[in-house]
Amino acid sequence: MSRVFSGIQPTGEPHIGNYFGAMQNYVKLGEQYGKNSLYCVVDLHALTNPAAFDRELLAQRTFDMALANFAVGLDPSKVIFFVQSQVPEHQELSWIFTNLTPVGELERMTQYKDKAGQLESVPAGLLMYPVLMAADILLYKADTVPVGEDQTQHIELTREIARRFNHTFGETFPEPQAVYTKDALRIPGVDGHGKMSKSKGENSTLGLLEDLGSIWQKLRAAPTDPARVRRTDPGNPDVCLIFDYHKLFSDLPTIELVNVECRRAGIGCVDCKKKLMEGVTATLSPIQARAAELAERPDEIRDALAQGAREARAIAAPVMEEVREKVGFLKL
Ligand code: AQP
Repeated sequence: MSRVFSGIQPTGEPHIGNYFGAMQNYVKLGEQYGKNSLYCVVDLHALTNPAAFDRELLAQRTFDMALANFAVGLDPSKVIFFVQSQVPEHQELSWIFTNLTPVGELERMTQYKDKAGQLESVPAGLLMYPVLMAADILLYKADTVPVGEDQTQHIELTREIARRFNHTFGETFPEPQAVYTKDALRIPGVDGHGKMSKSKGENSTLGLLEDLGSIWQKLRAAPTDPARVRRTDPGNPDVCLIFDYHKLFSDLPTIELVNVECRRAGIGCVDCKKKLMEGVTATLSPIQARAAELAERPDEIRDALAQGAREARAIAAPVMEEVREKVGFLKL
């Protein structure tokens, strides 16, 4: 039986990269797979960033991340949506996988190298991040993982860990496949510096629930084709992040118009950004309205998360039983 799993870190407000890269697919696959799709706010993963050591902030961000996912259309009564730390089996399986994973393989992970490079003291948890991620997925024997393209290497490692476990202890886990969204593989940051990312701060992100006035200010200041110095210079949409955003937010006639007019200097960057803002408003307004409604009923969100954790544990418990037996832990 096919099963979906994906996780999202409560490391800050979700942004349009998270939305188009992953959350939209959660909703789509949730409709298809129902209770065989599991989505998780991965608060244990968030601890790998020392900035998360703030007990109130972590709890608030975890709650807010759940709320944002419900606001984009995930229905917790139809899928399983929970918080990672509520299901301790993730850590138990992770420890077993840690012992099947050479340190050298983890040190080669691009995301580890990027993040470790920015820290003075690197927590061991950052190195183990992909092992915990493999445990998250395989604990539910999930074979389908909706993620952004930045997670490709981690999914490949998950497949390797599944193969290693199966080879060592007998056939147990599937080898999961990543599922990506076309045109949203790696959404660039609005500051023009690489991938949009929560941990890079607000200059990089367009928040899903961010005030539309604030989004417009960021778009106005966003870099465009650097070769287009004057309004009369023809531009190249292929190197312009505003055009990347148009592909996400605008309808086909607008995308086509912008593509043609930019190349022949028929539209200026400010007007192009204004057209983009129309699409941004049309997409984000209903999500923001729904989030405001949900925020009025926090108890419903808490209840949904408690129920989600019970449902997740009901799947995880027998898998861990099987794993413990195969590994050879003494059964009393
Ligand atoms: N820029 C992006 N383009 C496409 N997909 C993206 N994702 C993240 N950024 C982009 C996808 O969103 C899902 C949840 O991400 P995450 O919060 O678990 O971790 P992340 O990939 O590390 O996202 P951030 O925003 O960059 O968080 P920080 O800065 O805290 O590490 C994932 O499926 C991810 O691929």
